[in-house]
Amino acid sequence: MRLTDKVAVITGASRGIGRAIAIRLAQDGARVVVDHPGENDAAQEVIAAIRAQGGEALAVAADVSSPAQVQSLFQETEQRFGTVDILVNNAGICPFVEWFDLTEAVWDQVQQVNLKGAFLCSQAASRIMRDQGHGGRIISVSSISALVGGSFQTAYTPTKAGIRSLMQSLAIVLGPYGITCNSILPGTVLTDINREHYRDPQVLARDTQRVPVGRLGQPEDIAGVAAFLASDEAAYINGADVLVDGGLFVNLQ
Ligand code: NAD
Ligand code: RM4
Repeated sequence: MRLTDKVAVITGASRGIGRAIAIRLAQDGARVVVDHPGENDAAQEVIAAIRAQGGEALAVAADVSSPAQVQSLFQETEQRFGTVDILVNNAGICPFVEWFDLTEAVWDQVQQVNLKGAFLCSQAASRIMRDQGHGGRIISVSSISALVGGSFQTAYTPTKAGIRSLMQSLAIVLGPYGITCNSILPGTVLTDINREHYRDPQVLARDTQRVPVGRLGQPEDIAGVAAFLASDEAAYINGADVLVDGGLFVNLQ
């Protein structure tokens, strides 16, 4: 119960990695806000899972790329729980598109959700954390894609590099307030974001074989790391990356 009395906002928490992080932080004692972009049924399922294990949670529909909706997300959080101690920037999209077919509209949408969303939420949360005066944690789900390219992810990988860079700059700005800012860089985790891509068994087998531990990641592999970074034990980790990829990145030779 290392997060008792903490209030955590997790963006894009209705499914996948965000869902697992919300459930895990609640298990560790945090009161959790499950942000989602209008996926009420999925969000309510996460709330029910948290309540079933004795936790406290609130679902809020807010598109992270909308300044007005992000403002309401943090207003509702403050109204219900009084403060924000932990923000997890997790919401993200990754349309797999051929470079020569990539449209400006898709490019813009990916930047808006992934990178602008992290900006808007980090600024709103850090204002509250600064004013409350007892520090905080901002954890962003970047990616191994911040470090390496992806031929069908040309709109996406720059956003993941951008999120990592945002955390590095904010670590400097917010460190003096006791607010630490770090990135988690997952490798490949099978979720809705890449389910269609991995319908091809050959692609799935190839990418699984490239991971030294012999399997793709699971949302819970990422959730445990988020819980650690959110805890007091991680107080001196600031501006860092935690690569959680089963060894995929170092497997070049
Ligand atoms: P997912 O598709 O299962 O979940 C994404 C979540 O984000 C969903 O709950 C979705 O509703 C939400 N979301 C999408 N647009 C939103 C918006 N505008 N506002 C608020 N919420 C929004 O995918 P996932 O794999 O769980 O992805 C979560 C994060 O992890 C993403 O940032 C992704 O880039 C990152 N990531 C995933 C992998 C992977 O292999 N799955 C690897 C590295 C990083
Ligand atoms: C991640 C990484 C994964 C991919 C997802 C969609 O950042 O690139 O390999 O499956 O995005």
